[in-house]
Amino acid sequence: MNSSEPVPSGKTVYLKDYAPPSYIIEKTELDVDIYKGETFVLARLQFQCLDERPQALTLDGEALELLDIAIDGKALDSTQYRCDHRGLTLHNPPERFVLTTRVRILPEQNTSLEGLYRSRTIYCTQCEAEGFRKITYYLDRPDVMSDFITRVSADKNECPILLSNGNKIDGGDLDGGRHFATWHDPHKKPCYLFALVAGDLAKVEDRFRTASGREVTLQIFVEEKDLDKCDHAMSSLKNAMRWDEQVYGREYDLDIFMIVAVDDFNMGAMENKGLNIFNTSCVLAKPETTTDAGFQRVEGVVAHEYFHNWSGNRVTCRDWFQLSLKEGFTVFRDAEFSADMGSRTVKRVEDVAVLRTLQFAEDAGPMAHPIRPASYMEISNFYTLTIYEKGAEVVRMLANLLGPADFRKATDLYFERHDGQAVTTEEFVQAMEDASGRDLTQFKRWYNQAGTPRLSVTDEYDQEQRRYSLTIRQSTPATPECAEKLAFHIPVAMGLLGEAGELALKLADESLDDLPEDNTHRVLELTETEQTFVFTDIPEKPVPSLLRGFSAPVKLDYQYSRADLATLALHDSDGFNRYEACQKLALATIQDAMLAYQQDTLAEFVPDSTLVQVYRLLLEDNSLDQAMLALMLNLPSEAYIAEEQEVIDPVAIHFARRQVAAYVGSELAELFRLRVSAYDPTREYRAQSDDIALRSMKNAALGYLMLLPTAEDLHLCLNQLARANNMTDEMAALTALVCCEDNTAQEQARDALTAFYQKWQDEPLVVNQWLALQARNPIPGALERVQALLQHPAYDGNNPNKIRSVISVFCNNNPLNFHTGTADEPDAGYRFLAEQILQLDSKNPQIAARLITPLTRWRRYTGDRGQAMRLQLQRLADQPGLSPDSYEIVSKSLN
Ligand code: B3K
Ligand code: ZN
Repeated sequence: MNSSEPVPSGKTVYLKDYAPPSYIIEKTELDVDIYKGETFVLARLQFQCLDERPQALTLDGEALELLDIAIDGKALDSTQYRCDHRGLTLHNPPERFVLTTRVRILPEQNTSLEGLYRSRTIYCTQCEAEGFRKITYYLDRPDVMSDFITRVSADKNECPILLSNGNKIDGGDLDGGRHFATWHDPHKKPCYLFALVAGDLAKVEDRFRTASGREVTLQIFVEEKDLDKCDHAMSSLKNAMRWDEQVYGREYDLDIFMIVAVDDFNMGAMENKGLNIFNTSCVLAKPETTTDAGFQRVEGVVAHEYFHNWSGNRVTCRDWFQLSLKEGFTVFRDAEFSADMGSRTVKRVEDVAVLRTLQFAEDAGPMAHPIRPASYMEISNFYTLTIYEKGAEVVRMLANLLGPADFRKATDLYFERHDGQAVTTEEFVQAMEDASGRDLTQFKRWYNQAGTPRLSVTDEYDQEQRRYSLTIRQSTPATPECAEKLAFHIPVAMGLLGEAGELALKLADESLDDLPEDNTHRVLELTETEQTFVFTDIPEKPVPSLLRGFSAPVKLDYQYSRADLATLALHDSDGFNRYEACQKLALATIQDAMLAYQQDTLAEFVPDSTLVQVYRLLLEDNSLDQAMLALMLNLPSEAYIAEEQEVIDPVAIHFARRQVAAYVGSELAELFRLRVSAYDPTREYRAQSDDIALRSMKNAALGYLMLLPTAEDLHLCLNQLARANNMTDEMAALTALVCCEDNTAQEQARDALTAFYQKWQDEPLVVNQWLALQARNPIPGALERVQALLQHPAYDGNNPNKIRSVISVFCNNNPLNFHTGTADEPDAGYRFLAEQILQLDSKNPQIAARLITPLTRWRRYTGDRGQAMRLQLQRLADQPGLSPDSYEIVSKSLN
């Protein structure tokens, strides 16, 4: 009865086919007995038919070996059920019954990292979305919620720690050196939130007193060697618990909250009820090994998973089409938390940068889908930037349209109305409507239309009438699911800048009595394809500050002059738009350089001076937050520049951007040098926003200096590398050195890379950073270097973090080398990627499918490149037995 044959490719699931389950599972009792090489799972499931009894009941099950099966204690004979590689069908089940099954599974051989598997010495689970079916036969769908009792047993020496969801209710020794623990989760839950951990783990423990006075035990389980890296996650957890009480009125609901860190994990972390499982990269942090970005990521992910306890666990999804119900909302919640913990504008700028490079590209590509998709082949492919980041933007727009008081009323209503239920995005929006009285009918189009709307804005100033009008047109390009888009409801936050500052605003149809207190700011609500907004009593022709705070996930076109952009960069009261003006100015400058590159005149190209003038004034303004300053001085990434081009020329982008960067670096060298030399690399490290800000600006300055370094600059860099007491500064110096084209620097870089590895070889998370730096280093020859890294003892082709650090980073973050290959074979980068995908596809299809992304963009590249990329996609498509995960992405990309 072995049932592990591959699943056939290409079956599409549609939202319109959703039907409620015919049975529920009231109670789930599991005995999981772990032995070396094999595990036995005994499941006792209490089924209850919901309405009309169907002829047959099919349970999901994959890679299970069925050993025993009984209904109400009576063994079934082979005419009463059927078992195949997709599941188990019971013919004629009774209305109410207990099904007992016993299966054998092989966690040690489970390389998909889904279901029960072994990561180094730890047995752990990952069930979302459809991994529970690899543990036992079940109704593996989120609208079946059950009471779980889990008894785990294992060898006491190998696995002294045995964990599952909820509270521990029993435990003790067994014969043969084994022991057991029994856990009961008092909250009904879908099986995707099930978790189990067994291994030799050390723990850090703390306590939290909830607002209503209950004591909660907090535990973080890690390998003994990592005990010194848990403090930051623990304090982030406590901050998140307090924040959710204060901002959303949500308390934790069990006596214990556990986090377990494992090395082999397909994503960042998982919100299993009471027992979160984390990728070590998202929980471990200490100054010597973790960069500031790493500290912030730990804080954000710990909070994200914790917040799921309400937005996801207490109120869960009816089906997987509703994924953004929990993910979009929870990303919005964690972003607001991080904004409150650090700098709000910095957090916003960072998130928007991700959204409009990566999510916009997704929305313009073959995998584009609405935040509530209408169909999918493999749900694992839909844990996307669209579901997460665009989903969060949609919740952000709702929060802004409702205002803080009504939004809080709405979330209270949502949590109270649907506590313990599995619901849809419709119900989320309904709560928003009911609490605020607003009609959100048109707004709901954000849930079922994909694509990034483009706003074209024109304006007119009538000096005589003192009237200023803004005309905004919206259009959304066709996406695979829909060619003709209906108009979106788009909030456009804005203000107007005059010579002396922000102008008072009055729209023609506003009465003087209802002008808001802050009269320099408005949110225009665009609901038509084209709308004109007229402002009266405007004394001069203003510069419009549009889409403040990035108030909607759209692209915005307005013909700003460089002088307008300089005005906004220096004087806008909206921090985000100051940053945005810098980006636009830099983009225009880089686009000039790209033109020069294409005309073969890049060497003589001198950039327009506005950019450097603005940067200089910003650097001299001591009132600016240093982290904001660093972001404003950061040229748009190559990915963002690419996203702004109709046809992408990665070579022109790289060299043009580099030329502008080198120009900025040399023009402002004195100011940059001052920043770097004034910094004491031995000052005490704190992972707090003002310190992070200082480091980010100083390291941005070092990066600029090291583009064309003087001997003094090189010395500053080496000094920082040698004396840094934290990974942020150490990695920044190493990066600047390694990516520097100067010959002396290159020699130093080789030694520095070797020394760095020797120093950190026992810290896998630092080694990952070391690998990633080499993979993204743009200096020619990267593909050969990457191929050598795959042979390095530090590389492990089964570990997702290592795969990401080398292969993903090379293919996504080193566009110059990925797209130019080697001297003899310009398509070598594409072939390399296809080979890596093929090697990985049968082992870990989820990770393999994710690697395909850069190839899916083939239509955006010029003739030869695009065709060479397409060829590799075709090669994947022709591979017999390709996983459903990869098949979906490849087939949709070729269509
Ligand atoms: N909910 C999980 C993601 C699960 C991905 C499964 N392929 C982590 C998170 O978003 O919090
Ligand atoms: Zn999540």
